[in-house]
Amino acid sequence: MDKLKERFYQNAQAMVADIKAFQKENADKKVGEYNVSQIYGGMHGIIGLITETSKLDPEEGIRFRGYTIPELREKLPRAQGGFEPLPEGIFYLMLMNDLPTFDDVMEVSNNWARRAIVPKHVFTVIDAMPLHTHPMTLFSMAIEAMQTESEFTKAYRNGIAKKDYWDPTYEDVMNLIARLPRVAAYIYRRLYREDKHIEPDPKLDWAANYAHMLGYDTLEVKRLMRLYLTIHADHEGGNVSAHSAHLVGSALSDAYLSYAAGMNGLAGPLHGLANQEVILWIKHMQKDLDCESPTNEQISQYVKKTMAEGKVIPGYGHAVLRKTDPRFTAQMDFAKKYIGFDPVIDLVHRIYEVVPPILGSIGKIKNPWPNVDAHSGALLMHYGINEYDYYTVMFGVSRALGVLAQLIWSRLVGLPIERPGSITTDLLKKKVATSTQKPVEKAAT
Ligand code: HAX
Repeated sequence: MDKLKERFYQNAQAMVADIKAFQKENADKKVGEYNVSQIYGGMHGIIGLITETSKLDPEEGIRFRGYTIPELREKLPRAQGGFEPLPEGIFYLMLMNDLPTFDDVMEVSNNWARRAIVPKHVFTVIDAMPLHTHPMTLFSMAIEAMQTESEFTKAYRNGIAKKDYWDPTYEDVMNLIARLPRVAAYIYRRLYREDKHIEPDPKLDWAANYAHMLGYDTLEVKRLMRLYLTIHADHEGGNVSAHSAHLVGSALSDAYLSYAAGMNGLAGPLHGLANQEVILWIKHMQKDLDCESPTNEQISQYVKKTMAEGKVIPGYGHAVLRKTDPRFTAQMDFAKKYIGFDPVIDLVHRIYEVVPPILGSIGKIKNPWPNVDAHSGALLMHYGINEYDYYTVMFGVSRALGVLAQLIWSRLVGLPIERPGSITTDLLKKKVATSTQKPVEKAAT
């Protein structure tokens, strides 16, 4: 067993015992009720999942193993001479429940570099698809194609005991994360750089190597990539990508099958694809108004027009958050610190002034504030990464860190197959008619 893996397993034992004891002692305790609108309303506010890696607070935003994004930008190790945390560090934190030292982060980085060789047939699968295929479709297919290498599937066929599931899952997770940047960069170069591919440089950290393979070797893009891959890494368990991966994983599908499912969810415009939609919406606004830098008044008119056409304002709103997303704020801070004036970033910041009061004035929208996707595309465009159809793939590379760390934990704790109940409207009506319970508040999220 490699040293990193052994340390994880040894340290995790006390926590696993604690989780199991808690579960046993409190099995019958009631922690909340839910109402009809929650049953129809996408189960919002119903706590029905265990996710150890991060927790989202509606007012404060995400905490990774208890740490906020500003805290992590301060505390996580950086590359030598670097200014943003290395994403290897947030993975270590989510996996180990412990802040890493610089050496710990280097150990993860080197471990991934050793595992990063992508089997040739994965590239053949990508090459076989037409060039108009969406990058997220290729990304999901490539992840599925890598499933031929699954250690878990092999071990299961050979009759592995339940208590050992975590071990080949760990191997699959580490291999998959190590290979994602190579696959993602290959898709980019195939679609947008005439198939001129760039070999990985194993001396670089995970994020810098991704930037390098995409064809952006500057310090500035590497710095942005480290921040980008850190802040998109996890958002507790109920979001569509994390939940899909968890659900599929609960059937003991391996890490590749589970993560591909998560990516199919991330590819939806109400979730991760919103980062592409934001830039598309901005481009349509500029074209419609025949102007690169519309005034706040013009933006306001365009927002109202979009709403009147029955469309959503991409990058705004959230199912849980009720304040500006700290991932948006981190990117705004990055732009202010490292980038001077940029017309698209300026537009994104002025949209932030205009949109919340308009959305807030429409009673039904619960959160008028921007989410992570409102900002990310503008930063990428600043550095010349203009292919907005590709942006969600970058999100997908990052999201693996949290979702797959959680998959190891799910196997270690032995979480069962997920199977929530459902009800027909007829039966629900009968239940409501015979209920003597008073309406209840939503469970805290
Ligand atoms: N623009 C216009 N209308 C919006 C809106 C927005 N940005 N956000 C919410 N609404 C509407 C909803 O469509 C819903 O309308 P109906 O009742 O007519 O169906 C109503 O307001 C109530 O919605 P809500 O309860 O406030 O929000 P939900 O939890 O249902 O949805 C969404 C949350 C993120 C899906 C929603 O805010 C949205 O569509 N936002 C735009 C797309 C987007 O930015 N998605 C990315 C979210 C973050 C993420 O996952 N990133 O990857």
